[in-house]
Amino acid sequence: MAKKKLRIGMVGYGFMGRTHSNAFTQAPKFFNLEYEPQLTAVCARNQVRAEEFASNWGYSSVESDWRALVERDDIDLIDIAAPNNMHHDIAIAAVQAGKMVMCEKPLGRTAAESSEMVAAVEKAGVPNMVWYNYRRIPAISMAKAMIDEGKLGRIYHYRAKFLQDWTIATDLPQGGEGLWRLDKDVAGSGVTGDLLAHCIDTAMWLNGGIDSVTAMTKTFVKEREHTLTGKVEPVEIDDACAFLARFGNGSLATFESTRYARGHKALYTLEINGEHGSLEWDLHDLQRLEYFDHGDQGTTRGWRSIHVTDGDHPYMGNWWVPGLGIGYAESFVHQAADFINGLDGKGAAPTFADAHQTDLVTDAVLKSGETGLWEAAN
Ligand code: SOE
Repeated sequence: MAKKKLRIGMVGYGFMGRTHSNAFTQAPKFFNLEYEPQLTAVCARNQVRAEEFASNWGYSSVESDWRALVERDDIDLIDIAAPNNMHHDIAIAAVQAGKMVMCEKPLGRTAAESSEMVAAVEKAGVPNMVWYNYRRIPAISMAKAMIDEGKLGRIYHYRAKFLQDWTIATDLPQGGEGLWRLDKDVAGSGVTGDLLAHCIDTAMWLNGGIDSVTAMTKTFVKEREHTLTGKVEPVEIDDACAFLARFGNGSLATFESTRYARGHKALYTLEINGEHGSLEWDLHDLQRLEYFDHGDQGTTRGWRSIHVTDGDHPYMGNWWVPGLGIGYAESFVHQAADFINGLDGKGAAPTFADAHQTDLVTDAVLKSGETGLWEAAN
Protein backbone atom coordinates (compact mmCIF):
# COMPACT_ATOMS: atom_id res chain seq x y z
CA MET A 1 0.00 0.00 0.00
CA ALA A 2 1.31 3.45 -0.88
CA LYS A 3 2.38 5.43 2.15
CA LYS A 4 0.77 8.71 3.09
CA LYS A 5 2.92 11.65 2.06
CA LEU A 6 4.41 14.26 4.37
CA ARG A 7 4.89 17.32 2.16
CA ILE A 8 7.60 19.55 3.58
CA GLY A 9 8.09 23.30 3.17
CA MET A 10 11.59 24.25 4.34
CA VAL A 11 12.39 27.83 5.32
CA GLY A 12 16.12 28.55 5.04
CA TYR A 13 18.97 27.04 3.09
CA GLY A 14 21.98 27.61 5.31
CA PHE A 15 23.87 25.08 7.41
CA MET A 16 20.68 23.92 9.15
CA GLY A 17 18.65 23.86 5.93
CA ARG A 18 21.23 21.34 4.72
CA THR A 19 21.19 19.17 7.85
CA HIS A 20 17.38 19.04 7.82
CA SER A 21 17.12 18.37 4.08
CA ASN A 22 19.67 15.60 4.41
CA ALA A 23 17.69 14.17 7.35
CA PHE A 24 14.42 13.98 5.40
CA THR A 25 16.27 12.48 2.43
CA GLN A 26 18.08 9.78 4.41
CA ALA A 27 15.39 8.90 6.97
CA PRO A 28 13.18 6.84 4.61
CA LYS A 29 16.21 5.01 3.21
CA PHE A 30 17.30 3.72 6.64
CA PHE A 31 14.13 3.69 8.76
CA ASN A 32 10.74 2.16 8.16
CA LEU A 33 8.61 5.31 8.18
CA GLU A 34 4.87 5.57 8.45
CA TYR A 35 4.82 8.56 6.08
CA GLU A 36 6.89 9.28 3.00
CA PRO A 37 8.64 12.68 3.32
CA GLN A 38 8.52 14.80 0.19
CA LEU A 39 10.69 17.88 -0.31
CA THR A 40 7.92 20.01 -1.74
CA ALA A 41 9.26 23.57 -1.43
CA VAL A 42 12.22 25.51 -0.11
CA CYS A 43 11.81 29.17 0.78
CA ALA A 44 14.51 31.83 0.91
CA ARG A 45 14.81 35.45 -0.17
CA ASN A 46 17.58 34.89 -2.72
CA GLN A 47 15.70 33.24 -5.59
CA VAL A 48 18.76 32.14 -7.55
CA ARG A 49 20.38 30.47 -4.57
CA ALA A 50 17.07 28.95 -3.49
CA GLU A 51 16.78 27.39 -6.95
CA GLU A 52 20.32 26.01 -6.71
CA PHE A 53 19.50 24.59 -3.28
CA ALA A 54 16.24 23.10 -4.57
CA SER A 55 17.99 21.45 -7.46
CA ASN A 56 20.77 20.04 -5.24
CA TRP A 57 18.42 18.56 -2.63
CA GLY A 58 15.49 17.68 -4.87
CA TYR A 59 12.88 20.24 -3.76
CA SER A 60 10.17 20.44 -6.39
CA SER A 61 9.51 24.18 -6.01
CA VAL A 62 10.85 27.43 -4.60
CA GLU A 63 9.22 30.30 -2.71
CA SER A 64 10.78 33.63 -1.84
CA ASP A 65 8.18 34.70 0.76
CA TRP A 66 7.54 32.45 3.76
CA ARG A 67 4.02 33.88 4.10
CA ALA A 68 3.16 32.42 0.69
CA LEU A 69 4.77 29.12 1.70
CA VAL A 70 2.69 28.68 4.86
CA GLU A 71 -0.54 29.34 2.93
CA ARG A 72 0.10 26.66 0.31
CA ASP A 73 -2.39 23.78 0.27
CA ASP A 74 0.21 21.28 -0.87
CA ILE A 75 2.37 21.60 2.28
CA ASP A 76 1.79 19.59 5.50
CA LEU A 77 4.86 20.51 7.55
CA ILE A 78 6.73 23.79 7.83
CA ASP A 79 10.35 23.27 8.89
CA ILE A 80 12.05 26.44 10.13
CA ALA A 81 15.80 26.50 9.50
CA ALA A 82 15.98 30.29 9.28
CA PRO A 83 17.78 32.61 11.76
CA ASN A 84 16.35 32.85 15.29
CA ASN A 85 14.52 36.18 14.81
CA MET A 86 12.24 34.50 12.26
CA HIS A 87 11.21 31.47 14.32
CA HIS A 88 8.34 33.11 16.21
CA ASP A 89 6.41 34.68 13.34
CA ILE A 90 6.84 31.78 10.93
CA ALA A 91 5.89 29.13 13.49
CA ILE A 92 2.78 30.97 14.59
CA ALA A 93 1.64 31.70 11.03
CA ALA A 94 2.32 28.08 10.06
CA VAL A 95 0.24 26.54 12.83
CA GLN A 96 -2.54 29.08 12.28
CA ALA A 97 -2.61 27.84 8.68
CA GLY A 98 -3.04 24.30 10.06
CA LYS A 99 0.50 23.10 9.34
CA MET A 100 2.66 20.87 11.51
CA VAL A 101 5.84 22.65 12.51
CA MET A 102 9.46 21.80 13.22
CA CYS A 103 11.86 24.52 14.31
CA GLU A 104 15.62 24.87 14.65
CA LYS A 105 16.91 25.64 18.16
CA PRO A 106 16.64 27.76 20.22
CA LEU A 107 12.88 27.94 19.89
CA GLY A 108 12.62 31.65 20.77
CA ARG A 109 15.12 34.46 21.24
CA THR A 110 13.53 34.75 24.69
CA ALA A 111 11.20 32.60 26.77
CA ALA A 112 8.48 35.21 26.19
CA GLU A 113 8.69 34.52 22.43
CA SER A 114 8.67 30.77 22.84
CA SER A 115 5.76 30.90 25.29
CA GLU A 116 3.62 32.44 22.53
CA MET A 117 4.80 29.73 20.15
CA VAL A 118 3.83 27.01 22.63
CA ALA A 119 0.40 28.58 23.08
CA ALA A 120 -0.09 28.64 19.30
CA VAL A 121 0.84 24.99 18.70
CA GLU A 122 -1.26 23.87 21.65
CA LYS A 123 -4.27 25.84 20.43
CA ALA A 124 -3.87 24.42 16.92
CA GLY A 125 -3.20 20.90 18.26
CA VAL A 126 -0.57 20.20 15.59
CA PRO A 127 2.53 17.99 15.88
CA ASN A 128 5.60 20.08 16.71
CA MET A 129 9.26 19.52 17.48
CA VAL A 130 12.51 21.44 17.99
CA TRP A 131 15.77 20.22 16.46
CA TYR A 132 17.83 19.55 19.58
CA ASN A 133 19.67 16.91 17.61
CA TYR A 134 22.27 15.78 20.16
CA ARG A 135 19.66 13.76 22.08
CA ARG A 136 19.65 11.34 19.16
CA ILE A 137 23.32 10.55 18.98
CA PRO A 138 23.17 6.85 19.88
CA ALA A 139 25.60 7.18 22.81
CA ILE A 140 23.46 9.95 24.33
CA SER A 141 20.24 7.98 23.75
CA MET A 142 21.91 5.04 25.47
CA ALA A 143 22.96 7.22 28.40
CA LYS A 144 19.30 8.21 28.78
CA ALA A 145 18.22 4.55 28.83
CA MET A 146 20.90 3.65 31.40
CA ILE A 147 19.93 6.54 33.69
CA ASP A 148 16.23 5.66 33.39
CA GLU A 149 17.02 2.01 34.25
CA GLY A 150 18.64 3.30 37.46
CA LYS A 151 22.19 2.21 36.57
CA LEU A 152 23.62 5.39 38.09
CA GLY A 153 21.23 5.51 41.06
CA ARG A 154 20.81 8.86 42.76
CA ILE A 155 22.46 11.60 40.70
CA TYR A 156 24.84 13.98 42.47
CA HIS A 157 26.58 15.93 39.71
CA TYR A 158 26.14 16.99 36.09
CA ARG A 159 28.73 18.96 34.13
CA ALA A 160 28.79 20.09 30.54
CA LYS A 161 30.78 22.38 28.31
CA PHE A 162 30.57 23.50 24.69
CA LEU A 163 33.69 25.24 23.40
CA GLN A 164 34.39 26.89 20.04
CA ASP A 165 36.87 29.49 18.75
CA TRP A 166 35.36 30.86 15.54
CA THR A 167 34.64 34.44 16.79
CA ILE A 168 38.00 35.05 18.42
CA ALA A 169 39.34 37.36 15.65
CA THR A 170 38.71 40.97 16.70
CA ASP A 171 38.17 42.06 13.10
CA LEU A 172 35.40 39.51 12.42
CA PRO A 173 32.27 41.50 11.49
CA GLN A 174 28.84 40.86 12.96
CA GLY A 175 25.47 40.38 11.26
CA GLY A 176 24.32 39.04 7.93
CA GLU A 177 24.63 35.58 6.49
CA GLY A 178 26.91 33.30 8.46
CA LEU A 179 27.50 35.98 11.13
CA TRP A 180 23.98 36.65 12.39
CA ARG A 181 24.83 34.62 15.50
CA LEU A 182 26.85 37.66 16.67
CA ASP A 183 23.92 40.06 16.24
CA LYS A 184 21.76 40.06 19.38
CA ASP A 185 18.65 41.33 17.56
CA VAL A 186 18.75 38.30 15.29
CA ALA A 187 20.21 35.62 17.57
CA GLY A 188 18.70 36.64 20.92
CA SER A 189 21.94 35.87 22.76
CA GLY A 190 25.42 34.51 22.15
CA VAL A 191 26.79 31.23 23.42
CA THR A 192 23.98 30.87 25.97
CA GLY A 193 21.19 30.50 23.40
CA ASP A 194 23.33 28.94 20.69
CA LEU A 195 25.53 26.41 22.49
CA LEU A 196 24.50 26.14 26.14
CA ALA A 197 20.91 25.63 24.95
CA HIS A 198 22.08 22.26 23.57
CA CYS A 199 23.78 21.39 26.87
CA ILE A 200 20.68 22.41 28.84
CA ASP A 201 18.33 20.43 26.59
CA THR A 202 20.43 17.27 26.95
CA ALA A 203 20.89 17.85 30.68
CA MET A 204 17.19 18.25 31.42
CA TRP A 205 16.38 15.23 29.27
CA LEU A 206 18.90 13.08 31.16
CA ASN A 207 18.57 14.53 34.64
CA GLY A 208 15.22 16.39 34.91
CA GLY A 209 14.35 20.04 35.40
CA ILE A 210 16.65 22.84 36.56
CA ASP A 211 15.35 24.95 39.45
CA SER A 212 17.85 27.80 39.71
CA VAL A 213 21.07 29.12 38.22
CA THR A 214 23.82 31.63 38.90
CA ALA A 215 25.97 32.77 36.00
CA MET A 216 28.78 34.93 34.75
CA THR A 217 28.74 36.17 31.17
CA LYS A 218 31.31 38.17 29.22
CA THR A 219 31.54 40.02 25.92
CA PHE A 220 35.25 40.15 25.10
CA VAL A 221 35.08 42.19 21.88
CA LYS A 222 32.72 45.09 22.49
CA GLU A 223 32.38 46.53 18.96
CA ARG A 224 32.38 44.96 15.51
CA GLU A 225 31.55 46.24 12.08
CA HIS A 226 28.03 45.23 11.04
CA THR A 227 28.00 43.65 7.60
CA LEU A 228 24.56 45.05 6.77
CA THR A 229 25.09 48.68 7.86
CA GLY A 230 28.85 48.91 7.25
CA LYS A 231 29.10 50.72 10.62
CA VAL A 232 31.01 49.73 13.75
CA GLU A 233 28.28 48.77 16.24
CA PRO A 234 28.23 47.52 19.83
CA VAL A 235 28.35 43.75 20.32
CA GLU A 236 25.56 42.75 22.68
CA ILE A 237 25.83 38.99 22.73
CA ASP A 238 27.59 36.94 25.40
CA ASP A 239 30.89 35.62 24.00
CA ALA A 240 31.35 33.34 27.01
CA CYS A 241 29.16 32.08 29.82
CA ALA A 242 29.68 29.84 32.83
CA PHE A 243 26.93 28.93 35.23
CA LEU A 244 26.08 26.80 38.22
CA ALA A 245 22.71 25.05 38.40
CA ARG A 246 20.58 23.24 40.96
CA PHE A 247 18.42 20.47 39.51
CA GLY A 248 15.01 19.55 40.89
CA ASN A 249 16.38 16.11 41.89
CA GLY A 250 18.88 17.75 44.24
CA SER A 251 21.96 17.34 42.04
CA LEU A 252 24.41 20.17 41.34
CA ALA A 253 25.77 21.18 37.95
CA THR A 254 28.35 23.29 36.16
CA PHE A 255 27.99 24.48 32.55
CA GLU A 256 30.52 26.43 30.48
CA SER A 257 30.60 27.75 26.94
CA THR A 258 32.70 30.13 24.92
CA ARG A 259 33.59 30.97 21.32
CA TYR A 260 37.06 32.05 22.50
CA ALA A 261 38.63 28.68 23.36
CA ARG A 262 41.47 28.65 20.84
CA GLY A 263 41.76 25.29 19.11
CA HIS A 264 38.29 24.03 19.98
CA LYS A 265 35.83 23.88 17.08
CA ALA A 266 32.82 22.15 18.63
CA LEU A 267 33.87 20.47 21.87
CA TYR A 268 30.66 19.45 23.57
CA THR A 269 31.32 17.20 26.55
CA LEU A 270 29.17 16.04 29.43
CA GLU A 271 29.59 13.96 32.57
CA ILE A 272 27.08 12.71 35.07
CA ASN A 273 27.93 11.16 38.44
CA GLY A 274 25.55 9.00 40.43
CA GLU A 275 25.80 6.85 43.53
CA HIS A 276 26.32 3.61 41.54
CA GLY A 277 28.27 4.90 38.55
CA SER A 278 29.23 7.67 36.17
CA LEU A 279 28.93 8.40 32.45
CA GLU A 280 31.05 10.63 30.22
CA TRP A 281 30.58 11.67 26.59
CA ASP A 282 32.52 13.82 24.10
CA LEU A 283 31.21 15.06 20.74
CA HIS A 284 34.65 14.62 19.17
CA ASP A 285 34.38 10.86 19.81
CA LEU A 286 30.62 10.76 19.60
CA GLN A 287 30.06 7.02 19.32
CA ARG A 288 31.80 6.29 22.62
CA LEU A 289 30.13 6.32 25.99
CA GLU A 290 32.48 6.07 28.95
CA TYR A 291 30.91 4.19 31.86
CA PHE A 292 32.13 3.48 35.37
CA ASP A 293 30.10 0.88 37.26
CA HIS A 294 30.82 0.80 40.99
CA GLY A 295 29.23 -2.68 41.03
CA ASP A 296 32.24 -4.09 39.16
CA GLN A 297 34.26 -6.15 41.59
CA GLY A 298 37.96 -6.72 42.00
CA THR A 299 41.17 -5.18 40.85
CA THR A 300 40.17 -4.90 37.16
CA ARG A 301 37.36 -2.44 37.85
CA GLY A 302 37.60 0.82 35.93
CA TRP A 303 36.07 2.96 33.21
CA ARG A 304 34.59 1.07 30.25
CA SER A 305 34.73 2.70 26.87
CA ILE A 306 31.61 1.47 25.07
CA HIS A 307 31.68 1.79 21.29
CA VAL A 308 27.97 2.41 20.71
CA THR A 309 27.84 0.82 17.26
CA ASP A 310 26.34 -2.61 17.86
CA GLY A 311 23.02 -3.72 16.40
CA ASP A 312 21.25 -3.57 19.76
CA HIS A 313 22.44 -0.02 20.51
CA PRO A 314 19.93 2.82 19.94
CA TYR A 315 19.29 3.45 16.21
CA MET A 316 22.37 1.40 15.16
CA GLY A 317 20.44 -1.65 13.91
CA ASN A 318 19.20 0.56 11.07
CA TRP A 319 22.65 1.49 9.77
CA TRP A 320 25.59 -0.56 8.46
CA VAL A 321 26.99 -3.58 10.28
CA PRO A 322 28.14 -3.70 13.93
CA GLY A 323 31.27 -1.69 14.62
CA LEU A 324 30.88 0.76 11.74
CA GLY A 325 30.21 4.32 12.72
CA ILE A 326 27.80 7.12 11.99
CA GLY A 327 28.11 10.80 12.92
CA TYR A 328 26.65 14.25 13.47
CA ALA A 329 24.39 14.28 10.40
CA GLU A 330 22.70 11.06 11.43
CA SER A 331 21.44 12.57 14.69
CA PHE A 332 19.18 14.74 12.50
CA VAL A 333 18.14 11.67 10.48
CA HIS A 334 17.06 9.97 13.72
CA GLN A 335 15.12 13.06 14.74
CA ALA A 336 13.29 13.24 11.40
CA ALA A 337 12.47 9.51 11.63
CA ASP A 338 11.16 9.79 15.20
CA PHE A 339 9.07 12.85 14.34
CA ILE A 340 7.49 11.11 11.35
CA ASN A 341 6.82 7.90 13.25
CA GLY A 342 5.32 9.90 16.11
CA LEU A 343 2.77 11.62 13.92
CA ASP A 344 -0.02 9.14 14.45
CA GLY A 345 -0.51 9.86 18.11
CA LYS A 346 2.74 8.77 19.72
CA GLY A 347 4.42 12.19 19.57
CA ALA A 348 8.14 12.81 19.79
CA ALA A 349 10.22 15.11 21.96
CA PRO A 350 11.52 17.72 22.33
CA THR A 351 8.26 19.51 21.65
CA PHE A 352 7.85 23.29 21.64
CA ALA A 353 6.81 23.02 25.29
CA ASP A 354 10.05 21.15 26.13
CA ALA A 355 12.17 23.68 24.24
CA HIS A 356 10.40 26.53 26.04
CA GLN A 357 11.73 25.07 29.32
CA THR A 358 15.23 25.40 27.88
CA ASP A 359 14.50 29.04 26.97
CA LEU A 360 13.39 29.66 30.56
CA VAL A 361 16.77 28.39 31.76
CA THR A 362 18.76 30.45 29.21
CA ASP A 363 16.76 33.56 30.17
CA ALA A 364 17.55 32.94 33.83
CA VAL A 365 21.24 32.42 33.01
CA LEU A 366 21.43 35.70 31.08
CA LYS A 367 19.55 37.53 33.83
CA SER A 368 21.89 36.15 36.47
CA GLY A 369 24.85 37.24 34.32
CA GLU A 370 23.58 40.77 34.84
CA THR A 371 22.33 40.63 38.43
CA GLY A 372 25.02 38.35 39.84
CA LEU A 373 22.27 36.58 41.81
CA TRP A 374 20.74 33.12 41.84
CA GLU A 375 17.73 33.23 39.51
CA ALA A 376 14.74 30.88 39.28
CA ALA A 377 14.90 28.87 36.04
CA ASN A 378 11.39 27.46 35.62
C1 SOE B 1 27.35 27.34 16.05
O1 SOE B 1 28.61 27.36 15.46
C2 SOE B 1 26.70 25.99 15.88
O2 SOE B 1 26.57 25.73 14.52
C3 SOE B 1 25.33 25.95 16.54
O3 SOE B 1 24.45 26.91 15.99
C4 SOE B 1 24.77 24.54 16.44
O4 SOE B 1 23.51 24.46 17.05
C5 SOE B 1 25.76 23.58 17.11
O5 SOE B 1 25.27 22.27 17.06
C6 SOE B 1 27.10 23.65 16.45
O6 SOE B 1 27.54 24.99 16.48
